[in-house]
Amino acid sequence: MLNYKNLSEQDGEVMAIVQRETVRQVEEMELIASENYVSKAILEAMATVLTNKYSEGFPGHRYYGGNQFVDEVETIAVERAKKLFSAEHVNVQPLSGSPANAAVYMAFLKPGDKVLGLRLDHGGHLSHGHPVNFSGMLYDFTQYEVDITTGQINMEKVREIALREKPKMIVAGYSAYSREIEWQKFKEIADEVGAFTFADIAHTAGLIAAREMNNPTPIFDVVSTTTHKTLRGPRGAMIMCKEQFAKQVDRAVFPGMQGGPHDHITAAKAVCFGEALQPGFKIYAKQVIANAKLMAEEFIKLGYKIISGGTDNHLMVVDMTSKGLSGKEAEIILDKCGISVSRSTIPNDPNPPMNPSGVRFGTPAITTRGMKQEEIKKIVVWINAAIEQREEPEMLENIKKQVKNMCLEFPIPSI
Ligand code: DSN
Repeated sequence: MLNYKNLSEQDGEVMAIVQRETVRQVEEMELIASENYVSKAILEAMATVLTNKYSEGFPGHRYYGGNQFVDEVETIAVERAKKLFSAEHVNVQPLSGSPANAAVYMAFLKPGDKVLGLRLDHGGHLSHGHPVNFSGMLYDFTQYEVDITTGQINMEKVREIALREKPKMIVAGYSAYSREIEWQKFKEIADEVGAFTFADIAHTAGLIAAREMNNPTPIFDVVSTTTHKTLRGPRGAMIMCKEQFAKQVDRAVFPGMQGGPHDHITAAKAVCFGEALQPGFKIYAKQVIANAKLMAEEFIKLGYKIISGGTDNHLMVVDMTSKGLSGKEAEIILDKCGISVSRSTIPNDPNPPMNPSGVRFGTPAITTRGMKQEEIKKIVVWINAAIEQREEPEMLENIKKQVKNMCLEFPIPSI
């Protein structure tokens, strides 16, 4: 862990909170599909003096002086990202996922243009056209759905909607969808109707970088991703596109959406991409998927309903109503056991988003700790015991102890 001597001495109040969060992370189990643990090197890169710099513009073309070293670090980040995803052009400046997606829409669309995106409660993201989000307010989204019986995207249905709506853009890539995506089919449909193709791979970027899942970057016009989920980097995002769209994407990020990039985060992104280019990252990604597949199988054996019947990636959405409780209730019960999960809607959820029917489980963080098949089996047994014996505080306390013991056996690499 970093040496927080100065923070401790100057601001004990903030330091105490950081300490409590550190203990929570060390002793508790992270099954939130979008979370992970960065390496010590990434943590250190984020805490560098690069945070002191303003560097609006791009390497070689800045609106501030003194950017020779920031130029170097941004160029390294871009070159590594290109290699990692076989991308023609990369912009590493987006501050996070939603700003990256806003920049993509700004680069390719005019307000009011027609777009297709997956419904939020079917696994999509807020920024894929939900009415309460800027995307749904500024653009004319039509939402496609997963097939309610298979829980999977039916490409014939997507084609039907695309032929009917004639969108200017089709968005694929999701937040709570556990199956491989048919990128090539999306591209064919988009070509048929003259639409741009936009992949949001925030969730699966690490698995794609490791080539454990199919890579849309060589196929699609534009791809966005956050850098802090399966990619295991700092909190942030990036956009990749074909060379022909490079200028319009860069202009949409700056000056369109953002001012100065966060150069300390750019440095951490460069370190993250460097790590993901190492052979060890492929082993990690393989294990993330193997762990998730086993977790889904173990849940199914115990009578849980998994949306789409399993997983090809790092996550699964479990319909908790199959066990007589809501996703929120399950989240609260598991919290009592030191297990963090996020409640999730299920397709056509009869319950509201604040109290939906499902829970989304993910394996990126526990795999970073080194947990494998043996641990996954125990974890599912604990989760099931907690759900089934939720009225027994002693049982929940007992599970919490076992969770803590396992977590201490598998330390977080950066702490
Ligand atoms: N909030 C992220 C997630 O949990 O999937 C998506 O932005």
